Amino acid sequence: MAEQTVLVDRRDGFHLLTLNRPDKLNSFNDAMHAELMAALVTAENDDACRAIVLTGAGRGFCAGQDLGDRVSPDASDGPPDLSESIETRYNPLVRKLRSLPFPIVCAVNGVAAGAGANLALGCDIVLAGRSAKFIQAFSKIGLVPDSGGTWLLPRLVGMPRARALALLAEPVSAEQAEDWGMIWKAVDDDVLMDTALTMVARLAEGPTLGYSFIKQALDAAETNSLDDQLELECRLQGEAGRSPDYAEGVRAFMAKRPPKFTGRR
Ligand code: T3D
Repeated sequence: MAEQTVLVDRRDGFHLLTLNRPDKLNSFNDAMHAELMAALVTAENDDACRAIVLTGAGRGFCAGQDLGDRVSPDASDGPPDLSESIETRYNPLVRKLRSLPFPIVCAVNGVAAGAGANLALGCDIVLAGRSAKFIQAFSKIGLVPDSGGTWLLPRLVGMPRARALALLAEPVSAEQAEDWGMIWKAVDDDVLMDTALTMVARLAEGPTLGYSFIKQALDAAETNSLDDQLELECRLQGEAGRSPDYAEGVRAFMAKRPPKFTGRR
């Protein structure tokens, strides 16, 4: 039987997803694309799932596209259609990650290169082990940063750094990534998973609907005018204010006890 390329561990309140092609530094083949998308859809449709943590098996997080699948044994095949690959696999994955109605934490356990780097950076909170590095490896093989890289990088680190990272394809260490504001935190390798699991367990007990509004508002802020954003905040706050979690949050505050959020609408 074929090896599972994405391991799914359903925990209390969240799913732990592990990219599982360690011999290839968890680079993407078609099976891993399909299994990761299926795992995200399953998590989204599971009422008991209120957060995800995404990581990689072995010493790497993800080395982007499996380049072995781009070498055709038959020269007469012509070049691969990369637009088709991006349109049918990478772009839907990025859109799914960004539109999840709950938080996704990425625990970058090792090298994140090419699309692997940009998928990690597209998650809501990015933690990285100190030995991890981020590489916009694309230009080394004549390609363009994809999976949202050209959109994300300038927003995360500013245009001068984005340009140099994309053109030079030099690795950025986890600590440098934290200093630049590219990720949330670099932590020691041996505490990475515990830190990520503690964080995601906390998020899974949070006000899930409110979190989804926060994600929506921050994403919209990338293109909205201040006026548009004020209107959006006004609408979302109205909806949040009608949620059971808001009522519970206020009750708990007044009673000086921790809130017990359900995440329900
Ligand atoms: O094609 C499309 O659909 C378009 C979309 C493209 C999206 C993309 O992601 S394009 C960018 C593709 N990725 C890369 O160019 C990165 C290639 N990998 C590397 O540059 C290096 O492996 C790393 C810098 C990531 C790590 O270097 P290092 O020295 O730590 O490890 P290594 O020895 O290079 O790799 C370990 C093994 O993983 C090795 O296999 P082996 O020799 O032990 O059998 C290596 O071949 C394999 N591996 C690493 N990355 C890939 C890979 N195999 C296939 N595809 C890979 N991307």
